[in-house]
Amino acid sequence: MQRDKSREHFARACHSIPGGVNSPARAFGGVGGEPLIIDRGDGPFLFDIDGNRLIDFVGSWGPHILGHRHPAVVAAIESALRKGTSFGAPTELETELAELVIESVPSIEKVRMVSSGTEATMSAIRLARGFTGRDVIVKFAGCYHGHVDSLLVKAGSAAMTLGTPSSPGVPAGCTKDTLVLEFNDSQAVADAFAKRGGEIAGVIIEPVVGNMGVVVPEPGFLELLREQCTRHGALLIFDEVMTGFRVAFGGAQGRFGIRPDLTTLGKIIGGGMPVGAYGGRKDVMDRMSPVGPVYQAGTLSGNPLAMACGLATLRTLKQTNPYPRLESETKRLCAGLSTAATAAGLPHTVAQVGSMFTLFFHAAKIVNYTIASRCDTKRFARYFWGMIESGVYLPCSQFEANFVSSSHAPTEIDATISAANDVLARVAKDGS
Ligand code: KE4
Repeated sequence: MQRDKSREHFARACHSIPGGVNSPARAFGGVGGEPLIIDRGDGPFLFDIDGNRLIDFVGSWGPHILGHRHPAVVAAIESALRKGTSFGAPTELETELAELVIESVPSIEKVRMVSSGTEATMSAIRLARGFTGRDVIVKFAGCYHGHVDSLLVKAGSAAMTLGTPSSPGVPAGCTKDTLVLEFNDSQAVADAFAKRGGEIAGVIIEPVVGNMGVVVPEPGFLELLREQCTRHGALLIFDEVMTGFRVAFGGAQGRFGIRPDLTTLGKIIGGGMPVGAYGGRKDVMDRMSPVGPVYQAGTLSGNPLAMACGLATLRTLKQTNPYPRLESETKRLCAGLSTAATAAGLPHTVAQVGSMFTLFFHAAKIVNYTIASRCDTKRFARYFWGMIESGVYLPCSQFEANFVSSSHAPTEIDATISAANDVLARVAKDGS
């Protein structure tokens, strides 16, 4: 595969942008080598500046459930653009998207638009603390909720240890009230509430984790969180930035039938434009300024172009209901990948919910961060580059979710399985 133009441009980008990227996740740090510089997307494909066409399973890290440049989405943005780009004043589009989110996500009675998932989770945590008058937030190792200071925290040595910052620049004071537990550890949750239930403002969780790779909640785990939060007056916050409108039109909460008190959204609700949102119980949301005292603001929150893009995306999902086919084609792809890995004699597991999945290079089922961290990341890196050379673009980390879109035809799924058969056989032969 010819990659000269990407290499040349990436070297140039590194002179003006830290690491040549505007988000570290794109830097290929987990797989080595240099990122491809992308020129355009179309349906299930990305085209890089060297003219290579790749089948895309990143989908901009989740937003493109309809594939790139869906006609209805492009038309909606073009139409909104003819009126201008931003007004810093309310528009009809913001209300229409809010109403569609409220109609679609069971627990959301009111919702506020922001410009990223990070803003959404940061605001939801502030709101939980403001509503309860408490400070402690519980999160789970391996769950990522954006670069919020109080959530950039690594688990203490024991599950009950309060967090210490996982990034320079985050003062200890920002994380001293963050309790980090192991995902799927019901006993740790019960112990934490038994010991500190009166101090816990909220529990934030990815109801299906995407940021360890895909990790699913064990039966009863989410129900326990709901019961403990209700009993102790803490707020349950589902971070559905990734799972919202992904694993079902109503998100993971719709799929699992659990009602959190607050939900954060992003990615798909912007359709590829910068949108995040947080919403939930009316009595909680009405504590937000200007109705209540908890402050949050944003110059481009509810930006009309972004609202038009998100509205067209959600309306198309509602009208076409691609979810049954997304589920069956993703299951078919996962079965093909697993068959290929088995034929190559490679220890692996596959996790899949809806149209998000991960092939883990580890024999045991991944149920938490401790086990996820034992994956063979060197083997993953060789798989990643073998698939790139075969024209398949995967997330550049073992610890990410892959995404199938409604634009992936059976041809693309078949081609990906075929490529995986060859690549995984070579990965096994290369040893390590
Ligand atoms: P953003 O601030 O990146 O829009 O959203 C943060 C966020 C919050 N919650 C969940 C569950 C998320 O997955 C994310 C962001 N996801 C990563 C990829 N796993 C975005 C990629 C990147 O950081 O460039």
